[in-house]
Amino acid sequence: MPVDFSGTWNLVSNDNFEGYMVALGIDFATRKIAKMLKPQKVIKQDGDSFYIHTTSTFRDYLLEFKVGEEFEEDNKGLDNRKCKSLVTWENDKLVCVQTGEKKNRGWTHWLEGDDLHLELRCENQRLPSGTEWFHLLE
Ligand code: VL7
Repeated sequence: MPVDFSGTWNLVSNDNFEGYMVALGIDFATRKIAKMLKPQKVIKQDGDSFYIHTTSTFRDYLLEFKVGEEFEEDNKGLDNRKCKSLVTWENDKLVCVQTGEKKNRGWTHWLEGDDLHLELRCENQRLPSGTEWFHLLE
């Protein structure tokens, strides 16, 4: 039985989100707002098919993909840079590589008990221990 990331998740910590946003070239005013947000993620997983909807009071972002199939990502409302993204399994971790203008760009999701972790990477920046999201029991 593979891992299941499905559920509703609320952000609890975002260490070094600032550093990640600087690496992405997000302007000061936007960073100030974005840092204060407590986004929610709704993840629907059907085997290797994923729907990840990140919502906040400021911007929303929807990502749908199938593990192992490269796709075009537009990062609309984020940094708006297009890239080619590929998500793969590394054991029970979901690893995304976003190939484009920015080096070393990507993210990794994994579960620890009832917590969802997210590491965001761009250039020389990453969120070291992984941003944590609490599972909302339904
Ligand atoms: C995407 C934000 C900073 C612009 C707004 C911040 C709005 C709410 O990559 C992400 O999720 C993956 C893994 O679950 C799936 O898409 C999170 C948030 C990164 C980058 C850019 C700041 C403006 C945050 C959408």
